[in-house]
Amino acid sequence: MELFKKRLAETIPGIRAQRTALAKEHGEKQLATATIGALLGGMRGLPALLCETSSVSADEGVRIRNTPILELTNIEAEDCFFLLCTGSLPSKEEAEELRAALEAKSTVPDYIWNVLRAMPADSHPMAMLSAALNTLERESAFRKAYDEGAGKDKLWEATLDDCITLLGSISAIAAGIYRIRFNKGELIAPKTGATWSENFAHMLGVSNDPNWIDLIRLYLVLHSDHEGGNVSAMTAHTVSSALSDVFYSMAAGLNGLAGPLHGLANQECLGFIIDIRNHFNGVPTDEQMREFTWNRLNNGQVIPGYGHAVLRVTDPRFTAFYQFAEQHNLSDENIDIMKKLFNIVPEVLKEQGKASNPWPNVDAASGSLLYHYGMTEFEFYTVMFGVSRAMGIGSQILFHRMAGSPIVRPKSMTFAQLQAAAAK
Ligand code: CMX
Repeated sequence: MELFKKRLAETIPGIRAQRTALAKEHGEKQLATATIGALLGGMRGLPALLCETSSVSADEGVRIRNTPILELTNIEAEDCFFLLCTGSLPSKEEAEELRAALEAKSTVPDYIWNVLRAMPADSHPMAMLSAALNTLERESAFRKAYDEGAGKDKLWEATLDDCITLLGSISAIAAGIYRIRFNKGELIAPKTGATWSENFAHMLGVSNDPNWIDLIRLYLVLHSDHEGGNVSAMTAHTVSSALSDVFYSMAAGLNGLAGPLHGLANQECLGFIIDIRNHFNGVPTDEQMREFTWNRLNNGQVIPGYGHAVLRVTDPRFTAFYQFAEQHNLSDENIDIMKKLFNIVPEVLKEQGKASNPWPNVDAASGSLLYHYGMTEFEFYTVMFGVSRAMGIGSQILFHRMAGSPIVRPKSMTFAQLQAAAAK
């Protein structure tokens, strides 16, 4: 990883200088007021984290290193990781070095398969992914470097090594989980000379359709990062700030992704689409769809795939998947229901008036596309999300090691302290 490390090393003095200068010259400047409402409301909107890899605005969605995600829909997934880490796309040589490094790590140690096979047959695939990453921790170069006394400012190199081990392995582990958990037969060995996403598609063994392989690439790019404040990124950052290595931190972050209000929503979304299909024995009319979604809201349930904590427009990642379906003329009952929901749900949510954002997020479309090509086990979908998000989380952890960020330690307050503060 010489070229990659060289590129990162060139950026470190600038990153550290910016951090030091901001802290020294403007450390006392106020960014926002920490209200009791923000404390009670999941810290929504409270600026409290540094994230350089991507940013999310309410009116545009995610930019990776300041490039709108819709301008990155043709890049390779590993190039996206390089972009997240360095701020620019790799040269041909840098891209090949990274591709080969990931390939070299795609043969997973046998002890991982033993652990996964020993887990109960009905384990959730996300629990399997988390267990596998925690188990893979023994390969950590970071822990070794730390134990051997590497200084804090040198730990980023071992962090990058861990990211490569983890990313190279996570696609093979995820594919293995798919095959073990859903009785798909023997594991499929990685192949040589393929891109990271092609290899992932190959090891999954779902389809050889070139459009499916391209969908996997697109899927990995679109889900790669979503700034630093979402549950999985923030959790991983907190854990890694204690100098826990990438494996511990990633497993912690992905445990957050497994929650239904975060990454598990894509599983729930497809479940919702299939419920609609079964209920109406096909695609409902607009009127039936309106009534169905209203009933769900009146039951106190959310509409999966709609709304967002930050976005206030249609998620551009939804748009990218929608465009993929249009470009490839994909049509089946699930895809038709996904499209119909897009026509009906925003209206219904606006009418109800509770959701701050009535528009679809990424999860509203992704599952129906995976299902279309034959990945029908939707309990697996959050693992797909996790493989991709490992790029963003890994690059964020790396950034903080490069920047020399300190341990995370905000202040908690009791009800009594809040009441006293309120009385002042
Ligand atoms: N359907 C019904 N009600 C919704 C809704 C939806 N899709 N989205 C928000 N609301 C409701 C909330 O439940 C909340 O109701 P209460 O006041 O009764 O608690 C109210 O509208 C206000 O919520 P909000 O400020 O709009 O949204 P939050 O920032 O609190 O939550 C999110 C954001 C994503 C959890 C929420 O929109 C939701 O539950 N959506 C459905 C699940 C989903 O698609 N999650 C995937 C998110 C993408 C990701 O993070 O990966």
